[in-house]
Amino acid sequence: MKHVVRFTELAAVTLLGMAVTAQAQLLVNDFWRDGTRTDPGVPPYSEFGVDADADGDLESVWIAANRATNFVTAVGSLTFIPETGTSRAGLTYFAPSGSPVTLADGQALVVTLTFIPTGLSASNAATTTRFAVADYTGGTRLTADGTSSMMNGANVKAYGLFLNIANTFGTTPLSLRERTNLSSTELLGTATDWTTLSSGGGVAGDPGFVNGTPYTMKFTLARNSGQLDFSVSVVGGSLNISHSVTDPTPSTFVFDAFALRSTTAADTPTMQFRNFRVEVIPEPASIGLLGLGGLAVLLGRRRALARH
Ligand SMILES: [Ca+2]
Ligand SMILES: [Ca+2]
Ligand SMILES: [Ca+2]
Repeated sequence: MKHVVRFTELAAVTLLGMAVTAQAQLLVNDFWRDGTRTDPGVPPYSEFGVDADADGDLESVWIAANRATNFVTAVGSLTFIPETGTSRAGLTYFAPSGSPVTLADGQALVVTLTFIPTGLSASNAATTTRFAVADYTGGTRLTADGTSSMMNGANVKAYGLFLNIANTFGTTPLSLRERTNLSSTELLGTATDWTTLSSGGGVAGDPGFVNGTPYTMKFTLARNSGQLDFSVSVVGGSLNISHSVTDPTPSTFVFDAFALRSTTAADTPTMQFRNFRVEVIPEPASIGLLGLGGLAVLLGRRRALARH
């Protein structure tokens, strides 16, 4: 009987492991090995988990909102080059039209951008370096460079990071926001279109970013029943900041795009992207619960078997 118990435990633990693994989906993981930002074309916008051209990267198309010269590719990188005194923006669709990521309860979308900044200002108090994880299913997608400097914001739902980025922070660096003026055509350019959910990660005067250092910026959007847990972390060099908030009234659990915008190069460095990654995982808390649940089932079975 003891052997039966052990076999059952082993089988259950193995199945549990497979279930967790099976739920994690890697959709995009681009290192720009081919030196392009245009694969796999428009449509389908994203390879979405299948390396269709077998170049080693799971790619998504990046579109420059203003000019192609602001998003320059080389083998191994995509560089965002802001301009002084004028805004620059762009985005990528990490899911094909018609098949966005729809979070089930307990699932999290994790969007990770690894970048190297150059040309950082010594300090500024701007939060005009902005990022959004967005839902374009109610809006209109961009299809080519230079077609909409405002990135067709109308009816696009989104969660955003308004980032202060400098050698020394001039204000609280991480401002987590929800896009609430959905009729605005300007996706990221108008601060009043966005409601601040919570800000953190430090205070003015804290040491910030360093030129030439790689940073990993991670956005996690996790569905927790009817709520959305939104967190952002930035880690690299001696910087390790993060902030989280729970939105009890989420505008969406659907996401298909990642966008960024700079108001001026005076406040936004050149950012050389080295990796862009999008995955859907079981929410970290739910992995623990699943593990505990599995353990309880095992212990219950063991006791039941011991009584026989
Ligand atoms: Ca490519
Ligand atoms: Ca390719
Ligand atoms: Ca590929």
